[in-house]
Amino acid sequence: MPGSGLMDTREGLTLYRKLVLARRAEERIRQEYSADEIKTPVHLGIGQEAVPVGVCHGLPPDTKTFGTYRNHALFLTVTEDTDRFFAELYGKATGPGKGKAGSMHLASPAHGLMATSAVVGTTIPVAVGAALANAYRGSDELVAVFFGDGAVEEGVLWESLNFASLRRLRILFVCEDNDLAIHTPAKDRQGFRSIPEAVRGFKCHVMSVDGSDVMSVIDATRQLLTRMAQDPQPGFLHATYFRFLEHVGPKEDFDAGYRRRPTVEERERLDPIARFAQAIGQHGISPSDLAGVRAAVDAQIDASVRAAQAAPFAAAGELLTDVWAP
Ligand SMILES: Cc1ncc(C[n+]2csc(CCOP(=O)(O)OP(=O)(O)O)c2C)c(N)n1
Ligand SMILES: [Mg+2]
Repeated sequence: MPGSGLMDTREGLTLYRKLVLARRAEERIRQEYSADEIKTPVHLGIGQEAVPVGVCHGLPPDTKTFGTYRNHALFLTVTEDTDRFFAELYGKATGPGKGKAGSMHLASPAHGLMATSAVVGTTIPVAVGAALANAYRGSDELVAVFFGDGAVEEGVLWESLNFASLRRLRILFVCEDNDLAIHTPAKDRQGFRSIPEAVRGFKCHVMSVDGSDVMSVIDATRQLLTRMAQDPQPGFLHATYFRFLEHVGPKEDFDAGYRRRPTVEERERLDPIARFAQAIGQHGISPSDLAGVRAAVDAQIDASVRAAQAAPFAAAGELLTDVWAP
């Protein structure tokens, strides 16, 4: 197993299942989207899966997590709950936000996923606040916050990193770097040499990782947590990955002119599921084991989509409950 000799068959299959759960759920959204029953905008994370799956695999179970609108793999890896996931996408009362949150504001506090948001950078200071609350309580619980490379151009990231570093808060910042903010690459947006170099000026532990390789993500997460335990300072994980689809919506957009289509060889290397399947194949897990996992995941998703389609919408009288509306 790359980067780790510790993984057994069961752990390998668990990780494969989590990667495939996120991937197949999003492939199903792509299939269903044109029927226009899913009304929420969807920011799909095909290519990104190994970052939330790998980081969460390395986190202590009582960690509080926060994320962005590109949150499907994060939600599914912490909850494994496709029923509530699809209910929210279909806008139904059985979703975690009763259908009022949609794809971009999925959360499940019971599983530690406290908030995700459509507004770039917004959950970063909230996560720092949660880490500060833990410090006040004398709790050694961890907070992890996921955000895109676009958030690094916002003042709030630097203010949050400054405060967390000053107060030595127990928080892991996870930058999911796909080199894009909508259609603009980092070189046209960022006036610093690189994200890790800019972050290294702060009193925190920094690591960079190939976010298409789930084993490397797990290893890096564990290394950062070890360093954070030995020398209490925040951690910052910079994980690169390739966004296979358009910024928002179910389609590819390689003909839009701002980037080129990856070659077949590049796709293999950038696809975290193909990468991981190849790696575990060398460790005694057979193609039929993997096919069995995919079939079980597809059956689960199918049942969840049907249940979501059949579920009721919230009653009209609930329109203004649970929302920030004056
Ligand atoms: C505060 C704020 N400014 C601008 C936007 C518009 N916007 C939506 S997505 C996006 C790009 C963000 O890129 P990144 O953080 O790298 O996340 P990615 O979409 O690549 O996952 C922008 C600028 C927004 N949602 N919130
Ligand atoms: Mg980005």
